Amino acid sequence: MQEQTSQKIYQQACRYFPGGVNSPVRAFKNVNSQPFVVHHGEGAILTDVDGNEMIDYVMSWGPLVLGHRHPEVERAVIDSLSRGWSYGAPCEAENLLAQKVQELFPSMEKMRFVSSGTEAVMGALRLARGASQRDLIIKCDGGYHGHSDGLLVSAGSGLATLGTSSSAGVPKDFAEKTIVIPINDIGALEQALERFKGQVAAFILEPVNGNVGCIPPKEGYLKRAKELTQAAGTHLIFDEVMCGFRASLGGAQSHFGVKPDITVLGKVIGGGFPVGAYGASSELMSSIAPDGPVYQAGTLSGNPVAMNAGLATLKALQQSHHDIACRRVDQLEDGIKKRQQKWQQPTCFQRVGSMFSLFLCEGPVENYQDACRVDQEHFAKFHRGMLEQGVFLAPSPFEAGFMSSAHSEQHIEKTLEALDAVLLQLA
Ligand code: KE4
Repeated sequence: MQEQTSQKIYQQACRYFPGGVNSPVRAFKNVNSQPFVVHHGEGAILTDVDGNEMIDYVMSWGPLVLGHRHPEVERAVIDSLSRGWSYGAPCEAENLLAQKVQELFPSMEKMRFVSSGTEAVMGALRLARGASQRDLIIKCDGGYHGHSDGLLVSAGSGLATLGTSSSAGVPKDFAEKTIVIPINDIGALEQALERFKGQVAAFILEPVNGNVGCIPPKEGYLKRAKELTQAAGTHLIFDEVMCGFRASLGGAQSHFGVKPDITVLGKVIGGGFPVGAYGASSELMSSIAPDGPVYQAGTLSGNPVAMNAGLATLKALQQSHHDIACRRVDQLEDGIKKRQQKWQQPTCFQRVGSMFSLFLCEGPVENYQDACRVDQEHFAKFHRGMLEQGVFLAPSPFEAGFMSSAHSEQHIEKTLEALDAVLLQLA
């Protein structure tokens, strides 16, 4: 990979932004490397400023489920721009996207659009706390729900204990409002609800984990979590920012048949434009201002261009693009399963719908501790090798891969050949 122009532009970026980036993971620190600088994206391919082309499995961290510059999304955006691009007043595009979202997520009888997944999670938590008059939140170790203070918390010592801040700047007593339990451990949830009886406003989880690599829920886990939280008067929040529209068109709640009290969406819902959403029953959402006492607001919430981009994306997904993306993961999975033996090293492939992970460790990977078995240096060499083969994977072992309907069978074949070349060399 030539890196003249990328390097120069990235060095300039380091003068403007911490780590030269506007979101930490993009700095490639987890793979001890420097990022390339993008010139343009087209379909499944990203091209950097030095002309290097790569098959993109990051897809803007999930939103681009149709690939870069899908013509139907581009057309919808350009058409929307011709009527202006921000009003600060209601417009029909908001209704049309809400109608489509509700068709796929019927548990969202009412919703509120915001501009990021983090904002949507903040709204969901404030709703749960406002409606329950309770303060504590339960989250899973390794679950990522955006960067709001109360969720930048890691597990305290011992099971089901009050959290400790995982970021500077988060006051201790904010962190202590959050209890952290292991993923897929229903006993720990039961213990936490018992220990903090009557104090827990919500249990928030990624029903399909994507922020520790792709980790599906254990058989029966979501159903039991629903039963336990319901009995405890605790709201069940599914953070489907990543798995929404990917685990299935209706997200994990449709795929696994378990309905949460509150749903959080992001990424795909905006088709690459800034959109987040949270929603619940009409009754619960009546707590949200201006109908109720729970305040939440946003200048660019429901932005018309973003609404139209999201609507065009969801319509295309419904037509055939979700199935196409899932079929490409099938092809990748089959190809990997056929090759794992000859790679002579532990690898484990896990997927739900159009999101996936190839863990460089023994499987199954059922929680954050399991995912930590991946050797960081080994993964860094793997990531660099794949990039040299023209395949862009997430620059961290704790992220998921995202397929799009723009990935062709040939792209998958090339990816499998790249895996052979890199993993045989690393064996
Ligand atoms: P945003 O605020 O980044 O739009 O969404 C936060 C968020 C909430 N919930 C889940 C399950 C998420 O995965 C995310 C964001 N995901 C990360 C990738 N692990 C975004 C990439 C980044 O931080 O740059």
